Amino acid sequence: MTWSRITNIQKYEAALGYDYTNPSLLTMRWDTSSVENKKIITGITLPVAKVTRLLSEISPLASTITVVSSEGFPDQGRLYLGSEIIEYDGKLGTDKILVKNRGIGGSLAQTHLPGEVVSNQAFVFSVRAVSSLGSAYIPSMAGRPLLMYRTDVTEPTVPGAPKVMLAQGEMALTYQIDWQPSLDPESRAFYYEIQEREDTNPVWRTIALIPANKTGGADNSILLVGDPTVQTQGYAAADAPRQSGHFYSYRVRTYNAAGAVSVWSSESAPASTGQIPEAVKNVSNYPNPVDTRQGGYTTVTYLLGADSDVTITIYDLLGYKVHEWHFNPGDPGGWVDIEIPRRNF
Ligand SMILES: [Ca+2]
Repeated sequence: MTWSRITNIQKYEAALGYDYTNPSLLTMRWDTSSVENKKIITGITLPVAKVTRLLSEISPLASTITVVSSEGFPDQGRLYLGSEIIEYDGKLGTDKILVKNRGIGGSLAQTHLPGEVVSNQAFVFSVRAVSSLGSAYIPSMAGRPLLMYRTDVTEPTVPGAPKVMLAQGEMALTYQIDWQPSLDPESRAFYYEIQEREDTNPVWRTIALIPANKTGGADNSILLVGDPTVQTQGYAAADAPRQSGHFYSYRVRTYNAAGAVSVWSSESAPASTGQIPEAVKNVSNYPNPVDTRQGGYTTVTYLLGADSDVTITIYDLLGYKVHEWHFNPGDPGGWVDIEIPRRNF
């Protein structure tokens, strides 16, 4: 956690509590961070919060709260709604919670909007400064609450494989990719990392990090690739024009607001940026050389200028044919594993 600096101080101190009136109840102490305006609190165990969302707006006086689901919440206790703490003493159906007291624990009863986080656990991170002139605390002994913190131990769901918005057989230097958004009921999808690889190169490179939501909350799971007039949050790699005669493949993963990351999506079908001038290009194999007597294998990759029959023939060093494979036009592209019989060659 970091905060803005103030001058004329001896040191900062930070603590974690369950509310605003006892800011150090959880850590049982104020941890010193010297004059650095940051502090990592360690050695604490934070219970995992049960989290839902507010379904309809409530005023500071409202005595019933409607949520997406009250399932898993105890029948009575505390609710953390935005930065307000609420005492409740009953549930009605699966979506209503009956309030006993609003604005407890030093919080203020406020208006809350649909979509705000509702949890049964949260932690308040507070910081205070010790004045260089003596033992005065700034702004006060109770410090200043900086953050209402909730635990989220589950990463977002895996986003769908990106789809390249080109018709079958269509080629373009600029195209859109989109994907099925990730879900994270606790802290929500925060941003997407999009990676690309070119042709048969196995190395992925990150071309953009984009916010997972537009202003107002709508999903933002679209990226325009290769258009230099678009400014993709400072990611020139996404906007640079793509080169003709290549195939580009994509994958996406998701970070939530708690910093957890999903696994990578499946790989997109490749986007083609134009005909490859040669009939066949980039023929290579790795590893090379390969010793099949030791059980080694090699992967042969190549790019074709157009759909066509492919015959791969392996000869030994004396010129004798060892093995041959045939592939038909329209066989799926991508990686093909070819097993080479064990023999000296
Ligand atoms: Ca989560």
